[in-house]
Amino acid sequence: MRRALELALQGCGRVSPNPLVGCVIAKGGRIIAGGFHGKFGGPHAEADALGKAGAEAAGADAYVTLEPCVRFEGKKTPSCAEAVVKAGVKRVFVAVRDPNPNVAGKGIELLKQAGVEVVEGICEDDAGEANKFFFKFVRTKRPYVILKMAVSLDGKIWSPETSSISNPQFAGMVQKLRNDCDAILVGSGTVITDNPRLTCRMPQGRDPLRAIVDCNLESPVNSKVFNDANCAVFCLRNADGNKRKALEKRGIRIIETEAGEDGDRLNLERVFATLGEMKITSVLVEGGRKIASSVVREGLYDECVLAIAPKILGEGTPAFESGVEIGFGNASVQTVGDNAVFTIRKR
Ligand code: AOF
Ligand code: ZN
Repeated sequence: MRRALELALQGCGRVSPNPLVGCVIAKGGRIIAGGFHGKFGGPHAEADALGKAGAEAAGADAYVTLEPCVRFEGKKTPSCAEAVVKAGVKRVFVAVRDPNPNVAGKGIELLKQAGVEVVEGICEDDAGEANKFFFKFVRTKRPYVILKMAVSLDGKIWSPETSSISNPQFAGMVQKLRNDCDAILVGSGTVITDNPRLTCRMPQGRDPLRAIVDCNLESPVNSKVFNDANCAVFCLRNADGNKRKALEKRGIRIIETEAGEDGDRLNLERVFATLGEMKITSVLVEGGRKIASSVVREGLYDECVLAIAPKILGEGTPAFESGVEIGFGNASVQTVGDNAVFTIRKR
């Protein structure tokens, strides 16, 4: 199952809104074949592995990181549970059930009905972790939200003196997060002060959708985030009409959203709900202070990845507005070069 989980992760950033799934076929303690779901709309993990195993699959065991799927309306590929039965697999080890209501236990049931032995719950926690985006999305229709921040020891995210607060190793982690997440979200403040590209520069990486929260469409039209149409801008109803036309001409989606309770901001809950409707299963929030503060204050994150760099910047922009609190009750810490990186899960 550990090998199957390793294989599953090879689909990172490639299969959304589908889950990451890996499958290993084994016989007499020996692995015959392994496969994974590598592309949205493409073959499932079981189909990939069974295809490689061929006739050898008869009488073998299958290890799958997610319950094999069944037929349902609108599905793009054949039923994996049926394929497993047809191949003559004797036993199936399943890490976790598929929360998709179209599957949810029906795959396990089909296997058992056909006389296949099923063992559930192998590496269940790791399998749930690997598919945290899919699980949250299927259960709530909202994306999994990761708030990423790099902060100096005196709590600043920006200073006039320093171009980068965290170290290159953490920057590498951020590139991997960009590859894995369906969208990156920033506010117009970040676009205006940093003019970032917000692309994934990891080798063979995949660029996420760039989601910009810009109430009054204040970001310059020649900002790098508007370099291509893989971008959506959330604004208020009465935002600058000319700016809107200029962006739309470039193929950029402009999405009107209601204001939040304090009037000068967008209702971020609505923004995430809309991203969910767009089948965005995961969002990496990359700042700045205003967005990060709202996300924390409104409890909209699932996970906060907070890098603390051993620097005192003195002057600069504080990470959060005053009064914002992140509970560290559910945090783990790792050292990444000379940075301490906290991963805080919302309980
Ligand atoms: C599996 N193995 O590798 C995956 C599964 O439209 P389709 O045919 O790609 O089906 C998508 C659904 O199948 C998806 O929503 C999820 O419930 C399940 N994904 N199941 O047995 C796989 N990727
Ligand atoms: Zn399937």
